[in-house]
Amino acid sequence: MYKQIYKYIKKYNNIVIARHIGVDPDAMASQIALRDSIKLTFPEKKVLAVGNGSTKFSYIGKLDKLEELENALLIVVDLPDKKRADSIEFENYDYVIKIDHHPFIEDFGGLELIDDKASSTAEIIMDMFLNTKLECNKEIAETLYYGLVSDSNRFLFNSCTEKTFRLVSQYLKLYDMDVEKLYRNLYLRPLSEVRLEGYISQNMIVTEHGVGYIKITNDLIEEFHVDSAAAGNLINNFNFIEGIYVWVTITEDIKSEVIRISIRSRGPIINKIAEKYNGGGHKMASGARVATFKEADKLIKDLDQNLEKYLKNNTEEDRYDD
Ligand SMILES: [Mn+2]
Repeated sequence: MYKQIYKYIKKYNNIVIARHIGVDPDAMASQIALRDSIKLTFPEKKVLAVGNGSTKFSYIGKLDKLEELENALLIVVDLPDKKRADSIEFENYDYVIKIDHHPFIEDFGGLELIDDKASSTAEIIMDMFLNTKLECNKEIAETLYYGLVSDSNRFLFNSCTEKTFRLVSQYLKLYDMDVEKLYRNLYLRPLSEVRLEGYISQNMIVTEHGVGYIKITNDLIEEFHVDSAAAGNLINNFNFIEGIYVWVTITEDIKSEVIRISIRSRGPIINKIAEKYNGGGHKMASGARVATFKEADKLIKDLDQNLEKYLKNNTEEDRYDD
């Protein structure tokens, strides 16, 4: 598959690299690293990494403005379903390649490189660079490292395999990355966000069976001087709380007129439930979008019932705590 992808990249002079809406470091790092590698390997090609960025992730690199390109190849990274694509229209392209690590949802009609065992899309691209003539350098390697480390929550998740560590080890040897500098960029955060984290800790509601959730209204967002994306991004900081198996942030986004929900689990599978609420994602990490807080309450109820079933079916020893 890597070789086939390389052939298509070689064949097309115009290439657009897109990803999902709601930019995150893995999606953004994957598209920027792939763009820079293609440009390094084929300097004459026009390659654009497109989609709405975020100043929060500006350390990863610069995105390009979307342009109408003739006979272009579209590469979509970190995206399992067309409807969550950022900015692009699929029918404007000659051919499409998908590179993703989410569970399969739909075929995009071209090459489908899916490895749902990979920690991140960045990991798949790291492997692809080692197995094709696509070139890499220290800067590109560091970009990919951001994606991998972010999606695996600093190697905390089971999605990190022997292969993940082997690839990281190879890259460290080849490119001598300054990981301390990278972590400084990834984990430096504003005091306002830390204060919001304190608020969430104080005010998280826990359901009967152990779903922890917090509603972050627009009033709170203004009071804490954060942007609505920041709240959702805090979700990974609420891991490993005794008695809480599923945890959720419910954030009002006035600008997009939507309520954004992030869900994490350390037991029950949650993506099937997220799919019922205009979302989806990984088994243990998903997102959803609803219109009202009432709908969000329904989602919480669903998660609680699902958790109850999970707790009944799993013996005490199977669980992480209790
Ligand atoms: Mn990802």
